[in-house]
Amino acid sequence: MRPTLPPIAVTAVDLVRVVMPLVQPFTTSFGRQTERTVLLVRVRGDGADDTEVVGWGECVTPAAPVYSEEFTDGAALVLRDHLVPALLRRDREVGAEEVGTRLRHLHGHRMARAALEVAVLDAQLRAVDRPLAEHLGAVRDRVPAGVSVGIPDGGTHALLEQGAGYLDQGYLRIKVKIEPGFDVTPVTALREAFGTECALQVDANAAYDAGDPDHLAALDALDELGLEMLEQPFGPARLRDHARHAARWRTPVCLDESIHDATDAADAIAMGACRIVNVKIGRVGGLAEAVAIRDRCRAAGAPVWCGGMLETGIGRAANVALAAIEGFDLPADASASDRYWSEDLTEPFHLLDGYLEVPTGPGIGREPRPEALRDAEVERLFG
Ligand code: SMG
Ligand code: MG
Repeated sequence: MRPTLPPIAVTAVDLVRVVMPLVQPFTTSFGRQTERTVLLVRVRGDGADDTEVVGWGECVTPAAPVYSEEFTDGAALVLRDHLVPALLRRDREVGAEEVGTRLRHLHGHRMARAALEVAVLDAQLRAVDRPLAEHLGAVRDRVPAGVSVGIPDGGTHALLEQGAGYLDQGYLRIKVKIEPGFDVTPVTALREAFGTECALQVDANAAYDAGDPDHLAALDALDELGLEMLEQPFGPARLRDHARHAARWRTPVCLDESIHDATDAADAIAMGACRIVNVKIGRVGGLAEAVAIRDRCRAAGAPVWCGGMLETGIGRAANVALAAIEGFDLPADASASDRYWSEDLTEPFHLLDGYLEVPTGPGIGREPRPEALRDAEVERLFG
C-alpha cells in the first residue's frame, strides 16, 4: 500500500442505514437471513485544494451477534460514541492510517473500524483521483468469482438446482454452507452431479464440536470428497482442535472467524490450525490489516483469498480491489450483484466469464445511487 496520500479535513461523518431484501434467503449454521440492514459510513471532507470530497465505507455487521460478537446496532453505537469522537477529537485532518493509531486504545469492533477506515481512504483517494485498486498495488483488472451457497430450504435437491444454476452462470467455484445434519449427503450429491473438476469447498461457520464423534465422522467423510478447503469447522477460539484434525485431513483447513489480525494468521499457520486464510476487510478491522495478513501468510507460504459478508456494491468494491492484489489467487466470495440484490445500492457488479471487473474510478469506484438512498435513515455523527 502506498502511504503518501494527503489527509482530508473532515467536515462531517454520517451513518446511513438502508434495508435491503436479499433475492433469496441465506441460511448458515447460525441462522437464516432474508434481508440486510446495511450500515454505511459517509465521510465528507476537504481535499488538498479545498474541493469537497465524499468517501463511503460499508459496515458488514449482521443484525445480530451470530457470526462474531459484532452486530449492527452495536457498531452504530460504538462508531457514534467512541470511534468517530476518538478519531476526530484533537484534529479533524485525518488519513486512513490514523484510524489505526488514533483508535489504538479502543478494543475490538473491527467491522465498525474497517468501515471508517475505508470511508476515510475512499475520500482521500477521490481527492487525488486515484483508484483504490491501484493504491493497493493491484496486479489484475478482474478477479475470479466464487459463490457461497446457503443451506437451502429445499435440502439437497434445492442445493443441486442452485449449484447447477451458478455453474451455468460461470462461477469458478462453489462454496457450500454446512452444519451437522446438512453436510455429507448434500456435498457428496454435488460432487457426484458436477464431477471432480468442479471447484467445491465447504464452510461450517464454527458449527462442529471436536468432542462429538458424530461431528468428527461427518468431517472425516467430507475429507474424502477432494474439496478445495474446509472452512472454519470449529469455534473461533478452538485453534488446537483445528490443528489436531487438520493434521489428519488431506483437505486444507481454512480459517475465517478465528483470524482477527496478522498475528492470529501467523500463529494459526505456525501451529498447523490452517493452511489457508479467508481475509475479510471487516473482520480484520480494515484494509491495512488485510494487507498485513496477506504479507504474513505469504511469508508462511499460505494462500489467502477474499471472503464476503453479503455486501452491497460499496463493500464489494473494496473487496474486489483487495482481491486484485498479489497473493489473492483463489476465487473470492465476491459474486455479482444479482446473486444478492434485485437492485444493488450502486452500479451493479456483473459476472463476466466467471470474473468481476475491478473498479477503475477514483476511490472504491462505486457510490450509492441517489435514488437507492432516498428512504435511508441518516444519523450525523460529526459536523
Ligand atoms: O458475500 O457472498 C457473500 C457471502 C459469503 O459465505 C459468505 N460469508 O462465513 O464466510 C462466511 C460467510 C459469512 C456471511 S454471513 C453474514
Ligand atoms: Mg466463512
